[in-house]
Amino acid sequence: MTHRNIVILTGAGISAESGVPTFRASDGLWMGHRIEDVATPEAFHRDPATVHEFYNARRRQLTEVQPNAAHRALAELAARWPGALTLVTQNVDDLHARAHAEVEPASGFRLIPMHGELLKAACTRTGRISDCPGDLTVDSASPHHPEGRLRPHIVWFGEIPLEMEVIHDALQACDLFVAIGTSGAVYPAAGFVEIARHAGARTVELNLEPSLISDLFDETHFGPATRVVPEFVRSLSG
Ligand code: BV8
Repeated sequence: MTHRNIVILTGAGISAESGVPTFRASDGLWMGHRIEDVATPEAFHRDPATVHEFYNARRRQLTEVQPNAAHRALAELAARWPGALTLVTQNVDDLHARAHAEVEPASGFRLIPMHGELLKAACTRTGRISDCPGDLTVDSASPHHPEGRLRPHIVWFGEIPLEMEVIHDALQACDLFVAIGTSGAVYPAAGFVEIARHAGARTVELNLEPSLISDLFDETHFGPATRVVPEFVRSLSG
């Protein structure tokens, strides 16, 4: 079957081999924190300094990690894919962006960081976004409003993910949906495969092990992303 319009959804598993920790480590903690203590608006209201420090540590870690063969395989696909290729990532690291910066994407390519980006900040009064290469503190003043402060440009639990309409339209129009390195634990991303199925797309899961939603896919290929993603990309060109 030849494909035309592809939607790819990535999760923490695609960055794992770059050294970026996934969310669901065995101890249930995320870098020593409970998710509800660092990734909700309530947590930020209750203890902004702790939330800032949690994201400052993850932002600093970006300087120590590199895109891996899976990120680069998707960048090579994006450079030559003739149809629409929408890469929706749940990750807030910049590894996809860096991989695609190395290889000019074709005109049909879009990268959508649906849960925000570590290297951006949002004004607490206007919501406007600015680059954020360094640490944030409770005193970080917003460039967009005299009384505004800066918060991480991250979609926390209970907040609405970004570009949902664009994502929904791409899912309705796709004939191939590929989920890579995601546990299927978080909605609405975990529900994307069903939208694609209803639109008639072939659905493929690439993961190290079965996820919570593996049964919803037409096919699943198990293995580390740095092996199974380049293999799958090659199968597309075949
Ligand atoms: C929303 C940014 C409404 C943060 C993230 C009660 C109250 C409020 C909301 C809810 C509620 N109950 C349920 C909800 C909905 C909630 C939700 O789903 N909760 C879950 C816990 C039940 N969702 C939300 O709140 C979302 N918003 O619902 O708004 C709405 C929605 C639509 C329209 C209108 C209104 C917002 C969710 C976003 C939260 N923010 N990230 C930050 O990063 O700091 S979520 C975070 O966890 C990630 O971004 C990711 O999305 C998610 C899941 O993580 P994964 O990426 O899947 O990673 P995980 O560790 O889980 O799994 C790793 C996978 O990789 C595994 O499968 C593993 O096998 C695999 N792997 C590991 N190594 C490798 C590998 N694969 C290949 N190779 C390897 N080497």
